[in-house]
Amino acid sequence: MTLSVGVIGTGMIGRDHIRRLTRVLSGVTIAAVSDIDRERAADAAPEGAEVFDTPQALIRSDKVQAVVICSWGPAHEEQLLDCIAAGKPVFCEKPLVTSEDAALRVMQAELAHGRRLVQVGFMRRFDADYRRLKAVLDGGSLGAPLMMHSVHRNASVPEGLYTSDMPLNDTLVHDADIARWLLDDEVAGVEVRVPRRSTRGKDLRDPVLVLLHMASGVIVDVEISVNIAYGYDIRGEVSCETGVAALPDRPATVVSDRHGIRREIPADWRERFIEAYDQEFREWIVAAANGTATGPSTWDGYAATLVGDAALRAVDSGTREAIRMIEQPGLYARPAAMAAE
Ligand code: NAD
Ligand code: ISE
Repeated sequence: MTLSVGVIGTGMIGRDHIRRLTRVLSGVTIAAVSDIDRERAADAAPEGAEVFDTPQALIRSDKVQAVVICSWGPAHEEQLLDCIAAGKPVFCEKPLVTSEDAALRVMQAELAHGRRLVQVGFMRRFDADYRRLKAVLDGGSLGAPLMMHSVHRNASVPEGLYTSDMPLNDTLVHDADIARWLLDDEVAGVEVRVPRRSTRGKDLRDPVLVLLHMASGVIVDVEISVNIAYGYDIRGEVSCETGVAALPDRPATVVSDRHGIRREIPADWRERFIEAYDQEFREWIVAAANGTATGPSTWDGYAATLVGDAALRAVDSGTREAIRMIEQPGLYARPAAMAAE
């Protein structure tokens, strides 16, 4: 069976996902696209796909069995609620939503539906390097994790669209999610330190240093730099009782030429996580074809949203801000051994 998909939001990542859904992956076809900028949607539409004037019309269409949301974060809540009301599986790019209340509304709707429908675009969980790192930690040979160091550097971000709060409530969500997943833990508190600003970031609060206090006592330090010019550089290392496990340098290919010996840094997230995005969609397609969702859930999106909110409070207060989560609904409980869930 071929899964018939509608894509909402045909900007940078929407186009990249359309490319992988049409040219890389099998078992899927794009039947519909929509964007508030109709021309952009028409331009991105693959052959045979209908361009819809509104996301709501796309979601309701009989041509669409499952939906991929790649619009801006503030638009996600309404589109997610419409997908859930229509009972259609939905892949939603991060952030799930942009406030705790919105996350709870999406969760309530999915709980009322009674089956998981939402997968959130936390693609690092599908990255082979992160999966190997998790396997080492879960294997227990290094003892208990004590500290984690996470580095999240972007060469640049879109001027005007990317605002000063976004290092904390848009970019940090990836580090928060991967820490929760790798360590099988929840974030209990957040501190933020703001060092000297990069002059490249104009009005942005960039860089920032974040401390995630996990419920177990593990501390995760996160460097977020969003205008660092030299490339997209993602690093991760976990210090445990009897050893350390780290992501490898990416890519591992070493180039030697008349300038010396070097490893080339990926330009952006599309290049660094290309296989991870492919894999997250492979797994999504299988689940969506069965009318459900797998992988990062509404619960995970809610947890990451709380971290972003707490980080923004921590900038203002200058102290550790606590996170209080509701009790986890059974729908989101997962067997500890499951790889990406
Ligand atoms: P973008 O600005 O390039 O594209 C967003 C598109 O959504 C635009 O074409 C815009 O017109 C459209 N849009 C906005 N509101 C809409 C609405 N209400 N209905 C329909 N269309 C609407 O942004 P982007 O970089 O493609 O990011 C899109 C989403 O993907 C964001 O949530 C972002 O955080 C996320 N993202 C995730 C990753 C990742 O690594 N997982 C990487 C990049 C972006
Ligand atoms: C972007 O939206 C992403 O999700 C990228 O993975 C992240 O590195 C970047 O900072 C965000 O703007």
